[in-house]
Order: sequence, then structure tokens, then C-alpha cells
Amino acid sequence: MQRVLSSQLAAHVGQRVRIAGWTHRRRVLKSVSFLIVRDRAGLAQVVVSTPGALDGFGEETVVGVVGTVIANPAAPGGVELTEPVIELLSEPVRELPVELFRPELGVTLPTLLDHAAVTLRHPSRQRVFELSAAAIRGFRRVLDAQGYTEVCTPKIVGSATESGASVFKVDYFGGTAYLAQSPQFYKQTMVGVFERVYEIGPVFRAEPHDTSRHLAEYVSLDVELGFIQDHREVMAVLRDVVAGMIEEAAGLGFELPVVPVEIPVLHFAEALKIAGADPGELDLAPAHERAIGEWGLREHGSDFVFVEGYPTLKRAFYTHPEPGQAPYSRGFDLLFRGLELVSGAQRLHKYADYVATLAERGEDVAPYESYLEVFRLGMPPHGGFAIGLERFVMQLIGATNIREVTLFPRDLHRVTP
Ligand code: AMO
Repeated sequence: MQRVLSSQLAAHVGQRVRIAGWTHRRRVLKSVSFLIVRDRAGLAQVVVSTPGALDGFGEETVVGVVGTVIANPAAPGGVELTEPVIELLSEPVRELPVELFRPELGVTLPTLLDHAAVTLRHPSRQRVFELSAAAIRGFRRVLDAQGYTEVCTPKIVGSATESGASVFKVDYFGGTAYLAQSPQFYKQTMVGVFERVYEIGPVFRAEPHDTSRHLAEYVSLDVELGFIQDHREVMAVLRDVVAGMIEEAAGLGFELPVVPVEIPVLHFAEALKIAGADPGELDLAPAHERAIGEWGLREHGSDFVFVEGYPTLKRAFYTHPEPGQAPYSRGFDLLFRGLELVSGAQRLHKYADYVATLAERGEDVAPYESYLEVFRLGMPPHGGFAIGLERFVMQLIGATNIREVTLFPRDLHRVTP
């Protein structure tokens, strides 16, 4: 008999059907017992009248149940299965590290993560990752519609790309390679082929910070596009992409913010003033970002604020300076509820500018030769950005720690499960 999902039972009243899933809860009463089966679509109630029939079916045991569907307004979904024949599909489960049938898991973060493969089964945990999946779908949908090509670039690479962020070294057949901190160089290079590209993939940062917003491995949603006038064009694409990601999450039961058609934009110098920071600061500290987030909400009713014109020297070497406005660049960040969600910029596109900027920073050109080749061979003005997926979900649901929205987080202290 073909399997029916819990959410489809209402369409089968009066019929015999087969469901399958995990024993979410077993309630043994005197005259009748209930087996609540959880599948990917939700919960189904099975009524058992034979005494002892549920012996051995501890919570999380995998079962198949053939039964007759009858209406019962008190049951989940308004229906239940009666006259069941229950089949044990997997070994009975003995001791669980957590009680998954409770509406709230109510465990500490270390317990949640130590037993991630099991705690993720809890409906409240599943929803978070359905939200991640929806965000990825929205990202793809908007860019596919605008003529972008999805690319998959290598994650084992020959050089670091993000000065400032640390890099993992790997032994590569006896030589040294690195885990990619970003698809930055490759996505720029691919503008020379496809004009507009995006990539969804893991990136690796040997983060020495033990914070609630940093991971050693996260999912980067990268975009790069050619033939732009300036970074403002890139910011407009980003606005549409974020709106699409949020739109796709509608219907999942989360309260979602509105992305204004015009996201407020602050110049870096103005942002320092609003945040009450020292005018000589070269970057925004987390407290400054929070103050700017509050400003956006107060002055514009917006959860999103763009900051543009970050000082060139504080941004990666490929960032385009703002002509005639030293020390400022065409680099920007998008803050979401007071946290940096996205970094982006117009890039340099002339070989000579790369050589000059690397020299200014006291860096050798040699390690970058294979990346820089393309800039001698005709590259249009271009720019792009990268959204941190986990940061996006974290801010969207108001999680206090990025690890809560990561399936299997990697950080200073954790590489398993
Ligand atoms: P950046 O290094 O600012 O820029 O990263 C882009 C976005 O990625 C997220 N992020 C992180 N998320 C979790 N853990 C971390 N350790 C972490 N580090 C960064 C943030 C951040 O805004 N190549 C550029 C992007 C570009 O210019 O296109 C880059 O990687 O949300």
C-alpha cells in the first residue's frame, strides 16, 4: 500500500491507508491508547484498543501504520487512524537524550548541538531550516529571472582572499592550500565569461572570535555582475534579492519584515556621527551597528540600512575607491536589525590599479598572479556582494546565537557532530 502523509489523511476519510514516520508520543491509557506518528508533514493520531499493542514502541521508534481514517475534530488535522496494524520499521528506541514530544525543547545550546541529528527532529527546529531553504530558493529565483548564471567554484584554493579574516591551511598533496574564505576571486573572474553570476556554497573562516555571530564555516550567497556604473547598482540588486528571500519565506509562520523599496543609505562618515563614534574610526564596531539599526527603525521605519563609503584601507584590496573622495571607497554593507548581513562593493577592474593598491598595502603581487591575469585581458566595471545565510536567518527569527540556525555548527570548540 502506498504511503500517505499525515497532512493528506483528511482526504481519505473512510479508507484504509498506510502512514509511516516516528513515534512522536505514546499515550497508554486504561481502555485505549494513542500513538502519535510524526512524518515530514506533521502529526497523525492512531487509536489503539488492543491492550499491550504499543509495548516496545518507545518515542522515536520508526513505524508504518495501516489503518482506517475517521474524522475526529479533537485529533491533529481533524482525523485519526483506527483499527491499526502497526509495523516496526526500525529497532525500538531506548533512551533519548531529549524529550521531543514537548512543545518547547527546553534544552541548553550545548545539548541542542551535541545531539543535533536528533534535536533537529523537533518541529520547532525543522521550521528554522525550512526558512533557510526558502531563503535560498528566493535568492535563486530573483537572480535566475535577471539572467544570472549559477556557478560552483573550488573550495580548495591557492591563496587567501579576505585580508583580515583568517584562513584554514590544508596539506595539499604535500604542498599548502587553503579552504576558500569566499568565492571572491572566482566570481569576479566569471564576470568575464557570463557577465552575471551567483554562487551558493560553504566558505571557511578560521575565526579566532568566540562570538554569537561568527562561525568557522557558513553558507555564503554570492553575487557578481558586470557593466555597472557604480556600487549603487549593486545595492539595488541586493535590495531585490533580499526582498525575494523574505517573500519566499511567507507561509512558514514567521513574522517577516518589509523590505522598503528604497532602503535608507548612510555614508560611512554620517554613520559614525549617528553611532556617536570617534570621527577618526575606520570601521563600525558591533555597538555602532546596533545604534545605526535603531536609527533606521526610528527615522525610516526600516529594519535595513545601507552604509556606503567605508574607508578603502579597511576593505579588501579589490575594493574600488570613490574617485576624488579619499579615503572613502565604493564598498558598502547592508545592516539588518543592527547587524552586518552583507558586504559588497564595486571592484577594481584595471590591472594597473590592482598592482598599485597591492604595493600601497605592502603586499606582493606574485600570490595573486593567476587571479590578476584576467584584469589584463579585458574586464568590465563590476561589483557584487555576499550575504551570510545564517546571519540572515538569525536576524529574521530573532535568534540570539548563530549556532541555533546552523544545522551542524563549526566553531573554535566544535567540529562534531
Ligand atoms: P565578508 O567577509 O564581509 O565579505 O562576508 C560577507 C558576509 O558573510 C557573513 N559572515 C559570516 N557569517 C558567519 N560567520 C562568519 N565568520 C562570517 N564572516 C562573514 C556576514 C558578512 O556580511 N568577499 C566579500 C563579499 C563581497 O564583497 O562580495 C566577503 O566575503 O553576513
